[in-house]
Amino acid sequence: MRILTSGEFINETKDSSPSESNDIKLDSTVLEVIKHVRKEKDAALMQYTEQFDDVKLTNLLVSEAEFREARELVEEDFITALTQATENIKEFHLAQKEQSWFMEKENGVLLGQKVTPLEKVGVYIPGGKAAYPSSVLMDVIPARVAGVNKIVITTPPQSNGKINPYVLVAAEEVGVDTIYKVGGAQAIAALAYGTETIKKVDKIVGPGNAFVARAKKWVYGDVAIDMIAGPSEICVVADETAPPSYVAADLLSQAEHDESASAICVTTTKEIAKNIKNEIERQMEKLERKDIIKKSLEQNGSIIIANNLLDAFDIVNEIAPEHLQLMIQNPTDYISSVKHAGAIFLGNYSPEPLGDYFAGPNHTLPTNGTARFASPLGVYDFVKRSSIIRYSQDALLLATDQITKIARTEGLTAHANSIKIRKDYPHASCENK
Ligand code: HSO
Ligand code: ZN
Repeated sequence: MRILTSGEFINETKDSSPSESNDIKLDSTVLEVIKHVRKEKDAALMQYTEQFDDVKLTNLLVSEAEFREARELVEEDFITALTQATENIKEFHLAQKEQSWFMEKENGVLLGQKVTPLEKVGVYIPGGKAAYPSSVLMDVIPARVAGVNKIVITTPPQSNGKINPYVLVAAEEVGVDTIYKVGGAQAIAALAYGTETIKKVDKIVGPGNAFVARAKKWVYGDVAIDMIAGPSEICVVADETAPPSYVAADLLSQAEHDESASAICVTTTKEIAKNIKNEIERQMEKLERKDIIKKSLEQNGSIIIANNLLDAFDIVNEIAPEHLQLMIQNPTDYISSVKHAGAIFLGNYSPEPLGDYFAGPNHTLPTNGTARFASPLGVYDFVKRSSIIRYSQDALLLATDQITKIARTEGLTAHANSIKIRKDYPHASCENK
């Protein structure tokens, strides 16, 4: 974990060029997979599952018996915790629900916006060590609250051909009973274009490895996607009121996700920086995933000493972190100083994992500086809007000259005519001539 001054940090970020996302080899593999799935459908899915996951499947769909088996394997207190988390997440997302709206104007004009849920959504859940049941809740609940009818999950099978039982139980908790045992770019292709077993969806959401992320980018346009989520990021702003042991624990919590996860602390004095660094080193040794953590902190960890809090927030806004913790005096007063962050956690008792699992807001958040323009996954990602326009005859007659003027200026006389015919022949007959 390096300690830097804010000047050094800013210089470094200026020097580093944006990451090269056009990996040609990755692209050619992903495109080949997509092409093959579009052509051979289920057969291609089975073939890739054998090739990449080392599992020979006869059926892509998780059976009722497999759900039952999972329920028996999972501890009772896990289910209790999951149920409470589900309730909190549901309550939060219900507040995001958007209503259709209408405005009535003079002369019988009615304008509005009709909100309609998407019909079919596919949720990708990674396999292996990153098979997080919490992500099932975070991806499915907003879709349910939005009113999405058909929600399916795809996830790669473990080497024994089964799906992580905690993921199955979480899916059941949020009412998803269609789960396909397929992962990688092939799963994304199947959701985007359909196979004999997997029906094409309207939107694909959920995190995944580099192949999944790249495949989502390629199918985008034929199908909607949520975002391209990168490795986890945490940024903690800490002053003298932040216990260094808490700050260290929170930074370590994100570093454990991935070797390329990033953990950054911005503080105001050298002394605080040193205390936090010492705590990190002390706590790290006892952690199960210390190998991952060490690499992550070596590559992407820093403690930055800012000149003051104002300077600290400039750095935060430069980073635009996925998660931002404000462990400073009166943190609520500083919300307005944050321009870019996926989620803002306030105070010493709002650590990031509280948001990962339990508080209610979504843990699928913009990474890699995209908090500059993107938002957390939410109910709004699972609806679309249609405009409503109704003019009366009187209202249209009043507007005819202005509309036809614009139409003619654009050289579109048929447009002009569609308006003008209603003025010239105000009571056209409905009978055929
Ligand atoms: N922190 C991750 C989400 C997660 N954490 C799932 C634990 N499980 C998103 O950046
Ligand atoms: Zn996490």
